[in-house]
Order: sequence, then C-alpha cells, then structure tokens
Amino acid sequence: MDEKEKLAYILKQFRIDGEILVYRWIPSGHINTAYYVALYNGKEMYQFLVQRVNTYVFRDPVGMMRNIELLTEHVRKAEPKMEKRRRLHFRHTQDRRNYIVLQDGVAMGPDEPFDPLDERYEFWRVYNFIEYSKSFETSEGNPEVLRMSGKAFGKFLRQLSDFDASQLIESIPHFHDTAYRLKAFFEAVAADPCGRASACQKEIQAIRDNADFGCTLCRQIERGELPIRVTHNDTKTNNILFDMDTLDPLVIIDLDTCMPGLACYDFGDTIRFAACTAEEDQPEGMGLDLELMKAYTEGYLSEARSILTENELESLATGAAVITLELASRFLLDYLVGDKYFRIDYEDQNLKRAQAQLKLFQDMMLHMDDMKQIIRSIASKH
Ligand code: ADP
Ligand code: GN1
Ligand code: MG
Repeated sequence: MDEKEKLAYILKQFRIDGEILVYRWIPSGHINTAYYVALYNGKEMYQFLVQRVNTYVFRDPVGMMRNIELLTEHVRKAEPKMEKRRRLHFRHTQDRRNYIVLQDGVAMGPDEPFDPLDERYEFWRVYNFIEYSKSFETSEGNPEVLRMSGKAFGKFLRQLSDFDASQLIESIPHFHDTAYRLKAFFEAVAADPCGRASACQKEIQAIRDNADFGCTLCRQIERGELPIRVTHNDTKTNNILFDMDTLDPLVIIDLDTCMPGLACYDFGDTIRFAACTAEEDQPEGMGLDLELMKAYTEGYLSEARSILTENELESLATGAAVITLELASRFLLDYLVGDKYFRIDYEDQNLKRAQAQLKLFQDMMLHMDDMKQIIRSIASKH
C-alpha cells in the first residue's frame, strides 16, 4: 500500500469515500504527523485533516480523544450557531469512535488492546480542514498576530472556565510541572546516555543556576495561591488558525494537551514563541520583543481579565520566563537522550532550540519588571 492508498484506507474507516485528488504532508508541529487530503466523490470535493497521533508522546491516546470530544462539545454548546469554519469537527467511525488504530496497516476493532510504544500500531484521526486559513510559525513582527492570538487564547480560557476539569485525564502526566521537568532533566544529565553532556556544559549550568526560580509557580500551587483551570498548555501561534485575509482567529487547534493547568503557562507560552526576535531554534538575535508582548497582553486581557484573580495577573510575566526555562530543559533533555521526543530537521536542532530558549529566558529575566508594568497598566484599564 503506498501513502495515498493508506490515506484512502484510513478515510474509509471514518466512512469517507472518494478518489484522492491531492494530499500533502503539513510540515508544522513537532509531535504529530498531519496530512491535508482533498477527495472527490463523483459530486463534490471534500477536504480533511488526517493526522497520526504520536503515541510515544501520548501514551493514552484514547483518553486524550475523550478529552477532546468533551472539550469540543462544551465549546459547541456555548456557541451553537458558530459557523463550521470556526470549530473542529472530528469524524467518527461506524462504531462512534473518533479515532482508529491500525495494526500492521490493518484497522483493529473497538476495545482491542494495543501498545502505544509498539511501532506496529498506528493511531489516526480525521477532522475538518479549515479552508482559507493560516497559522503563524513566527509573528512575522506583526503586533496584530499577537493581539489576535491573545484574544483567541483569552477567550478560550474564559469559555472553559465553567468546564468541570475533573472529567479530563492528564494526557501527559506532569506536563507543565516545572519542578518535575527539571528533576528529569538533571537525571538525564547524570545518565548522559549518548555522551552529549560535554557538548552543552554551559547550557546545563545555566539551567542549574535558574532551577530554583523555575520552581516558583510549583511552590505557589502548593501554597494554594494559583487556581488550577482547564488550560490549553501549548499556546503557540501555529496552534491557532487565522483567516488568511483578515487575521481573524477562527479556531484553536492542537487540543491534545488541554487539561488542568495554570493560566500563566498559557499566557507565557505565546510570549515565548511569538513575542520574540528570532525563531525557536535560533539563538543568534534571540530576545524578547516588548511591543509584541504588549499587543498580546492587550488582546488576552480584553477577553480574560474578568476571570483572572490578582495572584494570576501577577503570575503572568513569571509564567513567560518559567515556561521558557522549562522548555529549554525539555529540548536539552531530548538532545541528551538522542532526540526521541521532538521532531528534528537537522542534527543538533534540539541543542539550538535549548540555546535559543535560554537566551530568551535571560532577556525575559532582564525585562521582568517591564513585563509586569505592561500587564498592570493594561489590567487597570479593564
Ligand atoms: P502538532 O501536534 O504536530 O503540532 P497540529 O494539530 O498543531 O499538530 O497540526 C499541525 C499543523 O497542521 C498546524 O500548525 C496547522 O498549520 C495545520 N492544521 C492542523 N489542523 C488543521 C485544520 N483543521 N485545518 C487546517 N490546517 C490545520
Ligand atoms: C510541541 O506539537 P507542537 O509542535 O504544537 C510540544 C510543546 C512545546 C512545543 C515547542 C505535546 O508542540 O509542549 O512547547 O512543541 N508539544 C508536546 O515548540 O510536547
Ligand atoms: Mg501544533
């Protein structure tokens, strides 16, 4: 079976027939594998997003798909008249599953057990392709991209503020538990399974020097100072689809990591990814862009200010620095263990990513007071 036949076979399991006219791999995202597929059924053309879930990363993909079903249903009920282009609609199989599992290329029946770490099994899902949309791999220096992203993620947080978080599983345990992440990082440094630690002593030391600060939010959680909410946990601008012309944010995608978490990690992750001066793997020229950060804060607080507590407001800037440090440790850990988690396009990309995040982290620490001042000033207007 070639790739095209395989995609047709997968679509068929979701009761979608037709001749595949066009398909292409979408090279965005570090985790899953996504394809755009257009089919013709003799009458009309249909377009879908066909995606293989990375089960090395998501060890309970069935539980994760249940999370996504609950969340998309909640958002649909909140805005029942929302046009199709502004929502994710996952296709179902005959027996009402929003996923299939292939074993050696053949679809398995419902409830058959499978091992997420065994290469013979593949976990697939299919949903509506949002036409005439684009997502941003960088802000392109455009404050509107940040403002619109802030609005989208701020609204998302508000919409899910009345969702019962206890219904959700943790799709990745300890996902933004920075203390746990740092501990895992230092264990990888000690084990050094690929003999790479000597190549990144400076970076390891930088993480060691800032590990105590990295645990700030964990300590606040322990003291009960920050509410646990349903958060997205991966708020990059490439996880929003915008209208290609107007930049209107149509829909938030990549709901795989939606689970209980802190608002400030979500706020901070967009700042990390897009309110900066270089790409995620470019240490040269990397720094914080306060104008872009301000635009994001304006959009975000216009939607989320009303639900945020004073402690949460105060934590937003810290969240940006902590998540940047956390991700530096995750990228460097992956480099140390031989690039098992994040997809890489070239050797040492995870090292470059870690270096870029550390540079950004240091710049955020230098501008911590500026970020806090910007947040306070915007919050006072709402
Ligand atoms: P990953 O977990 O690998 O980041 P995503 O779900 O974010 O996977 O999808 C990867 C990319 O595919 C997105 O950044 C976006 O560009 C594109 N994409 C995802 N879903 C859709 C969709 N429904 N319509 C159009 N493009 C999409
Ligand atoms: C991954 O899947 P993607 O590319 O949207 C990762 C995030 C990181 C991000 C860094 C499930 O996100 O946690 O912040 O890369 N997702 C997962 O770009 O680990
Ligand atoms: Mg993504």
